[in-house]
Amino acid sequence: MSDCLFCKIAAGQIPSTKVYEDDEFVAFHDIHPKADVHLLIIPRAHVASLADCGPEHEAMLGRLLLLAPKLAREHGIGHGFQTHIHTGAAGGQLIFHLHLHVIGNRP
Ligand code: D5M
Repeated sequence: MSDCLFCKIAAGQIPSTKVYEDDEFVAFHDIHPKADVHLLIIPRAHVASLADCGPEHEAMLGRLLLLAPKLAREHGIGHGFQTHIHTGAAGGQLIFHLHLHVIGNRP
């Protein structure tokens, strides 16, 4: 989607502090961290929110979730972290490109 901030981050058109990328996902530091570690994991393909996902997104969502503990471990919060997905304006979503927050404090 041409006017989507996270699509532009995924494409490298807007700078971000990337910590992971593969063919399907990009992860980077949240610009307004709520803890020592606050990462966002996004699919490269534009999906506006969890409410816009269907059966065709099942495998992607599984892989997205499994990236959270991997990146948490790599950032020293593998012992405990929060994962958040805000869905819809009423759910606190600000950026309408699906993203998983991974949040935790280092010991
Ligand atoms: O919140 C969206 C999250 O995205 C919020 O925690 C700030 C973060 N954000 C916004 N712009 C950027 C850029 N440019 N880089 C990194 N992080 C960013 P949500 O309520 O989940 O939609």
